[in-house]
Amino acid sequence: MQAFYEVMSCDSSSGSTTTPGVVRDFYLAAEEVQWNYAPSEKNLIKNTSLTEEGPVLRAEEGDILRVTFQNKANRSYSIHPHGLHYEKHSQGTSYEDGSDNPGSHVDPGKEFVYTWRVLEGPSSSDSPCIPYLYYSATDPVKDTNSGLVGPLLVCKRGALGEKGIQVEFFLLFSVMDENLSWYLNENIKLFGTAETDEEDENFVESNKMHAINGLMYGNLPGLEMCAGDNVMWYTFGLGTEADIHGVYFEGNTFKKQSTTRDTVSLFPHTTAALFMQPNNHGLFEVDCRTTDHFSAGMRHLYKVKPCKGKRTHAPHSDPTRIVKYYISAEEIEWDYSPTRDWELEKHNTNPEERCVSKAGRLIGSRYKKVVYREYTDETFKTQKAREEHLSILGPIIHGEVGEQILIVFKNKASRPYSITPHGVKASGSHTAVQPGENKENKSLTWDIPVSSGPTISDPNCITYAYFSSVDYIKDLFSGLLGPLVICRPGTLGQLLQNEIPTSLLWYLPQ
Ligand SMILES: [Cu+2]
Repeated sequence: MQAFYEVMSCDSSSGSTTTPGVVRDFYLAAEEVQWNYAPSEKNLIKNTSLTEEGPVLRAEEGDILRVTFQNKANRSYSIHPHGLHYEKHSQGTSYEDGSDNPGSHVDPGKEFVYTWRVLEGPSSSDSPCIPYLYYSATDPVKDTNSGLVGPLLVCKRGALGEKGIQVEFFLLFSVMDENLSWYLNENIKLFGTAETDEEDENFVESNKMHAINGLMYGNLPGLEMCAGDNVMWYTFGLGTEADIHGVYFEGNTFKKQSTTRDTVSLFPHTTAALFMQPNNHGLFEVDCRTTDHFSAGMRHLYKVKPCKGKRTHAPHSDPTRIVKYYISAEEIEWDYSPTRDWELEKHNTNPEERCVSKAGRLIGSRYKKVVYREYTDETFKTQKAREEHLSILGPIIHGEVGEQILIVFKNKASRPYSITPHGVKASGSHTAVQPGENKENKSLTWDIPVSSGPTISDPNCITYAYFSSVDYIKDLFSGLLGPLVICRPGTLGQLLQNEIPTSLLWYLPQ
């Protein structure tokens, strides 16, 4: 899926207006190494930075990057940067457009000097530095799956060496496909057995390493910071259609382009800069919640330590109000398509082919599920009226910044479940509640610090989810999921009463 676009020089006066910066020299080599995706040979998540990625290249607006690349490997590679300006000579990608492009394939043992310019830095709505990728693009698919990829930061003038940011982390989310690596055959020889069969489906699947920075299952070291630090997380996506990443930071929220979030989506070759001021200390997961990736090990832990002399944004003042919710998990029979008229009308196909049809050995559209439901009081006898459109979803749980949500959770289902929120400061919510058990007051509290609420760039309310985390994937697919809405102080009353500001009514005077 490739096309060319051509930029011609039509007016001699056009050109960069950027004031010149400095020349930054970098010396990079491509080297062949033996890599281990899980060096501890353990799943460190259940037991309880810098890795495969290349070095970070940093530059400011107006700078020139001069990268001396030495190829110490045994085939031709290159370096191609995103986000920078280059002449053909230094582009580093390999395609036939008739121009001389020596940087596109640097032969083994050879050296090449790339010259790249930073014409455009971050805009006013960007963070002080924008993350980009650089990678070998002699054969971009095989080269990147072989490991040649690294992070590049393009910063505002004067942002480098700035005192404001204390900690930086670079996380590359990618299903590294070892089947597409140049070194597959060598790896089979080195690490395979007599039974290794390249055509075998399980073998092919076993070579897809669901990694963050080339490491899986909690093996990524060094993700440590102090509570109150100014932390930048630069996140990157790479790979194929499998690389749809729903990245989640447990325990602390971050700002992404001035909005509050605790998740970010990444696709191949997209990046995001996330600013976090962790005020919640402890050990938390940073992972990909795309269920397939999560279960295949795209999960690590980050640690927030309490440090002397660090000021955190007092997460613990008394709540302005305590809002109580009585929530149950209960098993029901669910029909995904109770009315069949629409389906029959629209799809003139054989009824037996439909996924909601109950023919032969198929289950049809009815399944046993487990759902969250809300009750009026601690007797759990009267269900609260529900908004019809929520259907299988749990009740909407609302809260304002400064408040505390107190959950009385009763497990009416037949196996252990929990209720765990995104985005807010929760205590006790990872504990599994046994069937028939009531999780009493005080043990399930969700505090809503300022860092969980909307910023001035957000709407009055922002949404998160709550879910059961006993077995995140199975609980989710069994039906346990609901919406959590966090609002600015003083805005929720309006929302709940559906009040319309009088300034928006044309005919009020009449
Ligand atoms: Cu993912």
